[in-house]
Formats: sequence, structure tokens, C-alpha cells
Amino acid sequence: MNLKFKNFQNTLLKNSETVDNFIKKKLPKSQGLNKKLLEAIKYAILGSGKKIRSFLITETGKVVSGINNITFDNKKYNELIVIASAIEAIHTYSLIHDDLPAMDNSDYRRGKKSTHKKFDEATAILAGDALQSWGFELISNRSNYVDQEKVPKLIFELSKAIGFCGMVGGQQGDIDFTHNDLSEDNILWIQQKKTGSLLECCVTLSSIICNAKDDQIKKLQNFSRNLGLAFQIKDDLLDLHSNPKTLGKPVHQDQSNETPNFVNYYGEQKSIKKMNNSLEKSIESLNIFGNHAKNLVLLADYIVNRSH
Ligand code: GRG
Repeated sequence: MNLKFKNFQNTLLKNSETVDNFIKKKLPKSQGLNKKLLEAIKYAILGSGKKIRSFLITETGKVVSGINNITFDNKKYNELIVIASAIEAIHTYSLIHDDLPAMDNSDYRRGKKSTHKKFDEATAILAGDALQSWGFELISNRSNYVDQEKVPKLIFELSKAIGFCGMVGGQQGDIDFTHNDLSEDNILWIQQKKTGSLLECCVTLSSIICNAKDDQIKKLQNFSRNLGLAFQIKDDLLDLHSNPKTLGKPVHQDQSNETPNFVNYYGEQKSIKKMNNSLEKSIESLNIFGNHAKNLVLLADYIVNRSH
């Protein structure tokens, strides 16, 4: 493992701790009868997960502020941490539900028992539901922002990204079809919705908070789209080659389920080519930001070289 990669892993770890601390502080207190729900939520969201999406949010804010010569102060950072925590809550909800027997039926996630295995199915469903609502509670709370006029736009973009035409719609396609039923465009559509739309939403929300210019938003969205594709192909490759200990979840799920993923569709070698091509395109989109974007380049590099 080279030093640059190791240093970046440490940066990501520090980011995780910051987000976890904020979430710990902000999560509602148990009211007694819902104690188990809060335990399940904490179990699922805290102390694990790479928190890539929150890093993408805070770094995008730094890049946009840097290029536009706007001070990136604590107030701005705190606004982004609110958004980052909301996105991590929603991402965690999607993973809890994805692991349920009705979906991927996975007993492990993030190196430990999945939420329905640690607790029970009903609690896991409710923990996912409550995390989704809490994400919206955080993001829509006007007292979290300096410019409160931005709140409806943030909610609109997030709702669009995770619903019928976004993450949930993509998940339905993923469940209903195998790679034998689909064209390349169909597989790309599923990936773009299931995984890509939440990643793209991260840069969109951060751009709103930091007043990015239209051409900057376009480049950042292009970056996140290509990053999302590289991320998903890497995920599929890890499913093929990794082991449960390193990955923290079961492997070879996609082969046995004939999931409409890239490795099943293209084969391994072509998938690697496509992944590297998306990585290149994603980094190219950052050219206009120069050195301000160095951490986003490191993130892209990490995404295709990660082991879990
Ligand atoms: C159930 C509504 C609903 C949606 C599920 C995200 C998703 C849609 C399913 C997860 C299945 C999956 C493995 C998708 C591939 C991409 C992905 C989201 C991987 C997990 O993200 P990481 O690697 O996870 O960022 P951590 O644990 O690090 O947060």
C-alpha cells in the first residue's frame, strides 16, 4: 500500500469520526418505549462505513469556495456537516433495507451482523424508515443554515435523488431483472439510479450551499457521475474477488443472483477497462478547479483502489 493511499485512508477516517460525533450529538434521545429503535439506528450508522459521501460533500464545498475566493469558515463547514450527516443517514437506511431477506438477504454489513440479524426484521425496517425521516429532519431544519432560502431547493434535490426516479427506482430494476434480460444502457440506467444519484446529489447539495457557478456545477456533476460508475464497477469487482473478512459483507452475491451488474455483463477485463476509463473522465472533469480539487482526485483514486 503506497503512502499517499494510506494517508488518504487516515483522512477519510478522521472525516468519519467528525461525522459520527455530529450524528451522536444530534440523534434524538430515547423516550423509553422506542429505546430499541435508537439502539438499532446507532448500531447501523455509527463507527463503521467509509463515509465517502460525507467526504464528497465537505470537499466539494472546499473546492467551490477555494476557486471562487470565498472564505470557507466554520459556519460553512457546519452547514455541510449537517448535509453530510443527513446523506449518511439516508445511505445507511438504504443499506439496512437492502440487506433484508426480501432484498439482498445479507447477514453481514460493514464487518458486523446486518441490522435485521443483530435485532430483528421489524426493527431493521423501522430503523431504516426512521433514518430516512431523520435525514430529512436535519436537512430541512432552517436553524441549521445561514441562508434559509436554500432549504426548499436542498429538500427538492434530495427527494428527487432517492425516490422513484432515483435510488429506489434503480433498486427496483436491480431486483426485477438479471443481466441476461438487459441491454448495456439498461445496466447503466440501474447503476446511475441505484448508486449514482445519491453520489451526484452530494455534489449538488454542496454546490447549493457554497454558491457554485453553473459551469462549476456541471463539471462537478460530471465528476460525480463518472465517479459513481467507477465506484459501482469496483463494487462489482470486489464482490467477485474479495473475501467476507476484508469486505465486511458476503461475497459472490452477484454471481449467484445473476444481478444486473457490470462484471456479469461485461466480464472482468472489460469491466476493469471501463472502470479506469470512468476514473480518467472523472478526474478530467476536475481540471477547471486545479489544485483546489486535489482531495477529490485522491478520493477518486481511493475509490478504484480500495479493498472494501
Ligand atoms: C433499499 C431503498 C433501497 C435502496 C438500496 C444503495 C442500495 C440501494 C443498495 C445497496 C446495494 C449495493 C451494494 C449497492 C452498491 C453501491 C453501494 C451503495 C455500496 C455501499 O456503499 P459504500 O461502499 O458503503 O459507500 P459504506 O458501508 O462504506 O457506507
